[in-house]
Amino acid sequence: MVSWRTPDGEENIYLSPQTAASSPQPIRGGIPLCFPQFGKGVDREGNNPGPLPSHGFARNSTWRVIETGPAEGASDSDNASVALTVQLTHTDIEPCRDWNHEFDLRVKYTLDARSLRLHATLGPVQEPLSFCFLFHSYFRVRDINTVCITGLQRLVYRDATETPNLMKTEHRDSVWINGPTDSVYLDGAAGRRLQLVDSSAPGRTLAISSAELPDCVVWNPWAQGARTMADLPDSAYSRFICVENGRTTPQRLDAGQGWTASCTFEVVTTGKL
Ligand code: TA6
Repeated sequence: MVSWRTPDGEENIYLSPQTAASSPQPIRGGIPLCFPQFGKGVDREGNNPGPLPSHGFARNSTWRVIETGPAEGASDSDNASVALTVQLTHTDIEPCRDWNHEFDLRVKYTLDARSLRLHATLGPVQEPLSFCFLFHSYFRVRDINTVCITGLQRLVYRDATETPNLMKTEHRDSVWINGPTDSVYLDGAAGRRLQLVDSSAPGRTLAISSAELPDCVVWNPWAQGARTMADLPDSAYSRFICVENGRTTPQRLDAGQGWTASCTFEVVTTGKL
C-alpha cells in the first residue's frame, strides 16, 4: 500500500519520489509488509542477525488480490467502508533455503472516512514455523521537527542507533524526533493508543493502535541517514516518520495453529500536511 488519502484531501502516507520502480528493490515508503523477518533479524539485544534480506521477502513479493468490496456492516452510509484483501503463499515466492515453510499470509485493508484498518492472518500452518511480522508504516508529516509521538511512556526499547544497541526505558510522555531515531519498543505496545501529533499542521493528530501487536518501532534516518539512501531525497527525512506496529522477535506456531493481528490508524483531528 503506497497511499491513504482521507476525505479532507490529505495524503497520510509518505512515498519517496525516488523509490525503486520494481522488485526486488523494496519500495521506500507506503506500508511495507515485513515477514517473516524483522530488519536484519537480530535478537532482542540487537545481536545474531538472521539469514534473510532486511525485513524478509514479503514486501518485495507480488501479492494477489483475493477479495474486494464493501466492508462487513458497511450499511451506515455516513461511514461507508470498503475492504480489499491480498494474499501471499509459499507458492508465490522463490524457494528460500533459510526459511522454507508452507504458509498462507493474508492482509485485509478496510478504509472508511476517517480510518484505515489493517488485519493480517497467517495459517493455520501445516508444520511448526517461527516468524516476525510488522507493518512498516511511513506516515507523512509536514515537518519532522514539530512532530511528537505520545503513548510510549514506560515501555522498554532497544536503541538501534547505538553500537552495540542499548536497552532503555521510555520516560517521555511525548517523544520528539530531533536526530537519527531507531527505537524498537518491546512487549507493551499492544492495547496502547499512540498519537502522532503534528503541531506544525494545527491540530492534525493521527491515532495508531493495535490490540495484538506487542512491539512498535519508531524510525527516522535523519539527514545523515537520508544521504546514504539512493531512494530517498536528502531533505526528505523531514517529511515522514515511521511508526511500525509489529512482532519484532519470532513467534512460533505449531502444526495446526494460526495467527492474526490488526492495527488501526484514525485521523483524530484534521489539519494540513
Ligand atoms: O524499522 C526500522 C528499520 O529496521 C531501520 O533499522 C531501518 O533499517 C529501516 O527499518 C529501513 O529498512 P530498509 O530495509 O527499508 O532500508
